[in-house]
Amino acid sequence: KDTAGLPPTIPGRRKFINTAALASLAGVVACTDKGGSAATATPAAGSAPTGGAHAASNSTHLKPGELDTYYGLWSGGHTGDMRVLGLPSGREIHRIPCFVPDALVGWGVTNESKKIMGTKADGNLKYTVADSHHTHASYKDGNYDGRYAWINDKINSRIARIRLDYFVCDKITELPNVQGFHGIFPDKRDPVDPAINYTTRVFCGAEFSIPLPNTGSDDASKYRSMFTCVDAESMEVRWQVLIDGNCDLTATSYDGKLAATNQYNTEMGAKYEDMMSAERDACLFFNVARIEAAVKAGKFKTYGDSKVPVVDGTHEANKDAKTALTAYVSVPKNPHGVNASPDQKYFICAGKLSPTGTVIELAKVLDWFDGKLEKLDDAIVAEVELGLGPLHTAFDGRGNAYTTLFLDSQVVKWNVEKAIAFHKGDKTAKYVVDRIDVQYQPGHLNASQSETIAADGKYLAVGCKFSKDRFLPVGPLHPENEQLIDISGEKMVLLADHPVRGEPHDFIIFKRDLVRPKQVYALDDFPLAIKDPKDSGVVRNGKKVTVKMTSQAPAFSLREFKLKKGDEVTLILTNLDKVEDLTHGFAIPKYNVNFIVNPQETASVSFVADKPGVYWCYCTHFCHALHLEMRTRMIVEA
Ligand code: CUK
Ligand code: CUA
Ligand code: CA
Repeated sequence: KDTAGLPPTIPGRRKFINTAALASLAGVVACTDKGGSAATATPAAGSAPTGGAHAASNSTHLKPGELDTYYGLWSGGHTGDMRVLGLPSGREIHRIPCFVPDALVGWGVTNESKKIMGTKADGNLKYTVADSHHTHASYKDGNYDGRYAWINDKINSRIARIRLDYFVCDKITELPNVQGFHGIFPDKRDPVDPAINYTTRVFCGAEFSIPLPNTGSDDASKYRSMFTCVDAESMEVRWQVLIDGNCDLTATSYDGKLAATNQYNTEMGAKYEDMMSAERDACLFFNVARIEAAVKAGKFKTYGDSKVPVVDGTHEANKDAKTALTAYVSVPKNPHGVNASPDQKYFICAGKLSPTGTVIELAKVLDWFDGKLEKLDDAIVAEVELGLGPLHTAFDGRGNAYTTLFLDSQVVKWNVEKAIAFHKGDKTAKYVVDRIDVQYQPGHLNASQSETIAADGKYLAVGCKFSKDRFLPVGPLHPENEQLIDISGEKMVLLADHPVRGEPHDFIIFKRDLVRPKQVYALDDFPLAIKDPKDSGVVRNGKKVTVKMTSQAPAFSLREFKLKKGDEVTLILTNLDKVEDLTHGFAIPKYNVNFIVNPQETASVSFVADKPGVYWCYCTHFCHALHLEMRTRMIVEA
């Protein structure tokens, strides 16, 4: 029977869930209010006053039922997922599991998710830990196009792709030949074909150098790092570049011609003392078109089992600018972060161990590759003092940059053109516009639409590594503090503290109309879909048994199903409910099985029926007034 018509109990369930959510939010809202009024009690000059929730851009309080105006895609850190926040409220709306199993959706439990995550020969997951730092989304014409987002796993050098129509991870690729995959950035257009004005590549930097090949000998001269290009559609590795030094963060130019990574270990040291021995490190540029021409011409090597073409990007092989694949621009001591300004002209590296920000003009880097700039370091158009421990930089689209100062525990706002003028010799150019204390020790920051041509200069989120006294104490492990700052005026105004579970690092913030999420799956997208409840049943082929079932509130199509001890079972469940928000769960006690099926979704699990008995399989996702009654019996005969 079709359940397209809502059962009468559904509105009741909705009300129940809304009430529960509000009750749990009440405390958070109260805190936000207090923080907001405390911060705006002494409003800074040039900032809009906190008026009604509707009018003022710097109010974070949304009334019940009001929606946020921005999405934030946050890295999940150690939980290896992508977190979706609504801004300015700071509410966490969703988590998209990627690298690590997730008990809510059954990620790492269903066959479909295990296939994406990767399994060993015995069928178990290859990895169950992750360390995600960086999230970025696909571009078209210099702005986000709502197709994909990507996230890294530093521990096992994996890149995951998220489909932004369903907000699910659909592919994970493990990078060969590297360890410590850290920086990640999609390209913004093709360097050669003007018709390709959207993302087709994702660049990945590897932070650690390893012996190549890494087969057991510890020969220091063979330690190398690589820069990797992954195909945005197929998620296959296209090519790699062998480099001197290491990769940290990654940036791409708006014209598609250049990618870059900041390098803090040009010394190629194995100990931190060695890694900070040189006065200058580098921002390493990659000439994408030349690299791909070299690959096409067969000028590459491969390493070990990997078939990925690796071109030579070392100093030695790239001395001649006119044929060089890479260019090493020098940057003061152990820089961290490289960010592309929304005016499309500059990459900015933050100094970390140097109190400086370095501005590199991209047109001049291209001039060097064309043989028109003699000294590569002449592409540096500013190197100005910002404060202690500069890490990452965001932009407001009005010519200002915002850089986190880890040691000073501040965000500094500075004007890029004035910094360039100052560097040129105009010592009257006051490039620092404002400073604001943050609580405490910021790592990443990002502004709304910051790394797009549509940077709108409204909100700045700051990922504070330490929260100390900003939240109720919860034992030794503190949350991190994602602070929200209004950057619409001349002065920055702190709006709110939001606790997050460790350790997100990086995030992006974009306007809500740039994505158009779908609420219901398409049955045909699932090859195993059971489209008619009449097709339910147990299909036996010797020991191999397939259980086919559908769900429609408040019942599973099979009220019971019989198995024999030792059966190798694959259970397929299709949720035939078409109603938005009508998700069912399926748990099998003692068999360690629990997963959900969203509207019109199909998922499957495989297990050996090794424990005879009767097992109440039940729906784990509140779906109906008869949710508790929504069960089926799995009878395993001895
Ligand atoms: S890194 Cu964490 S604060 Cu991994 Cu982007 Cu700079
Ligand atoms: Cu179906 Cu709860
Ligand atoms: Ca160094």
